[in-house]
Amino acid sequence: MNITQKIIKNHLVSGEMIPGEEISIRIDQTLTQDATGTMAYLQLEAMGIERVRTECSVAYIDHNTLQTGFENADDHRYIQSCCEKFGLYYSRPGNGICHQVHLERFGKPGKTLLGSDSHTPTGGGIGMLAMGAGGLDVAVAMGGGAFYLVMPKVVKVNLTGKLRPMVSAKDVILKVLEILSVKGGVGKVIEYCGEGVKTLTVPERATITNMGAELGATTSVFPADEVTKAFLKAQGREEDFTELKADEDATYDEEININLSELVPLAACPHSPDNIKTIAELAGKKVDQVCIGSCTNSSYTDLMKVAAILKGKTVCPTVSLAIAPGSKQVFNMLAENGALADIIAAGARVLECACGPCIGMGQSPNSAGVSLRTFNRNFEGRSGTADGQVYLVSPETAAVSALTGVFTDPMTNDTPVDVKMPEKFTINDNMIIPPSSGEGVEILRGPNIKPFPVNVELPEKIEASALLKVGDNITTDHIMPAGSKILPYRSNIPYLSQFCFGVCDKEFPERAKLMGGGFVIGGSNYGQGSSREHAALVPLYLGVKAVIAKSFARIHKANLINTGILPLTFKNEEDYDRIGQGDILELPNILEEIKNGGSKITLVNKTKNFEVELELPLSDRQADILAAGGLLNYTRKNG
Ligand code: MIC
Ligand code: SF4
Repeated sequence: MNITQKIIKNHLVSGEMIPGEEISIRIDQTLTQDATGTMAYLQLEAMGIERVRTECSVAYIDHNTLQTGFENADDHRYIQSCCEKFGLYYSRPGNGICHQVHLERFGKPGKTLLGSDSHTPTGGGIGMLAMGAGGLDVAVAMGGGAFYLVMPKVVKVNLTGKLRPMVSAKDVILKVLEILSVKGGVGKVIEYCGEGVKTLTVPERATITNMGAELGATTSVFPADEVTKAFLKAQGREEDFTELKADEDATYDEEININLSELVPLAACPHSPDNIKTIAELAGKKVDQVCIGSCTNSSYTDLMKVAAILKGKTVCPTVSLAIAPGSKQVFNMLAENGALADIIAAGARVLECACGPCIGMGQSPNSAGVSLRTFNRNFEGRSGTADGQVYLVSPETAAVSALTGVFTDPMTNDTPVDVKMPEKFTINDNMIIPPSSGEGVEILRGPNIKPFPVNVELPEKIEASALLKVGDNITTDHIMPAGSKILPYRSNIPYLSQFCFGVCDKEFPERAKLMGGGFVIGGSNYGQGSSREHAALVPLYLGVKAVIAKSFARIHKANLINTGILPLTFKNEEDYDRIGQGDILELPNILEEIKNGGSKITLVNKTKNFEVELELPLSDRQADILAAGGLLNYTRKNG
């Protein structure tokens, strides 16, 4: 067996381990962050769960940390009180980004981790089966319920050789993105193996598994070996180590070979993480802003490399350089060893350890500004500047270019930097509040928390108009944008609804309300990107009944099913061209067709007078969820 199959087998609750079949697995650990967490805890409350039943559940505050009004602080307080009541660890604001802290302080090889954030696969860097999901799925897992997923195919990425100085783990995952594209990982786990693995540190492995999210993959995983053991030992957690490796005769569904020695520094160009060019090709192009941090590249070693590059130099006068360390541990160690002084002296704008600019919480670039970021997503508008041009690069490329003011290949830097992993990290968990008994705890709710919409049972037929037609690779940032102005309202669906599809069509919310809801027509890989279930809950609030697309991204499809919105696909992709925005469409037998497993669904275009065939292959359980009007109704009905 390969590593993926081993972990799944150890956790299997139901189903057969045949790729494409629905299975369910036991979840050992969960994590939430504040932007999805409020909804997850509201749903936990709605399900009547009294205490979490996992081995370890942690709530992090890292996204909504720019407090320009009472909303975010109220939400933090709400989540903290839920942690006390339900028995979770609470990682206070200022303690760092969920994925970085979880890797440092909680993750364990061989365990399963479900997080209400799409970059949860970061945990794959130490051999966890770590997956992103919507808040409702995470709430179910916190209550001890199994997590349902499609048994993935497993892709072997065989690494040989060794990265050359100034070539980075980021360049490895950008290479994989170039090979597989943003939809190449759908339905698959990316498993890394080969001689090259042992040359990569845990933070480097975590950079690679983190950004595997951009492949659309279920998750990515590395073996747990001596390198993992040394990392856990340096974190004072040697006892959490278990060795994990694929059997000699393990089989895989696909195979990719990458020679690390041949890689060069790369960039993902606007506006997609798979739009790859070499830095050498971009060399000389002017840069306006550089941002270093995010759950992809904010580890101790990443920032030590950055500090070494900046040491004794000054940031180019026309560049703004912002740096956000990934965790308090990282921040503290940089302060202790003087690297922070080098960063400050060079003129960097040091931010708190949080997601920050990655999710548009400040530091939006200037108009049409070119921003080099060590992050994982460069979707249009995500930076907060509609015409911002975001390039995703390694910390080495970012730091070197911040000094020159133009794209600069770090391999041309006079002195390559080499940073060793510390033998001991500074351990101080004083910003993590452990679970308490929960007795007599009052949940503290601010006025920003509004009830969330719950669907009704699926009717026998649906007739409505095509409210919006969009193209391929629509992200959840298109459907439900984030950023500092909107994120504070993550627990207020009515308010959020004004911004739904704002990037594509500002009139959408008004039109949806006026028409009393309807359909959204999408291209392929609809809903890629984040795990935010707001991209399903807000359309539900606006009356969206079904999304009809060429194909869907995994987490968003699950979120649509959970809210009772039908994620339908065209049997024949060309039919996409035959439906226009505004057409009146009918699903004449939808309830019966869903109950029959969704393999054949009829759609009538009443405006243009033709019929097309759609499909939504469902397990019995999924069919029941959709018929009940979503997972919450289904759970209430079935216990
Ligand atoms: C993101 O990177 O888009 C986020 C913000 O972390 C999201 C979660 C969210 O929308 O709150 C994610 O990746 O799941
Ligand atoms: Fe935070 Fe950005 Fe990572 Fe999402 S991708 S968890 S916003 S740092």
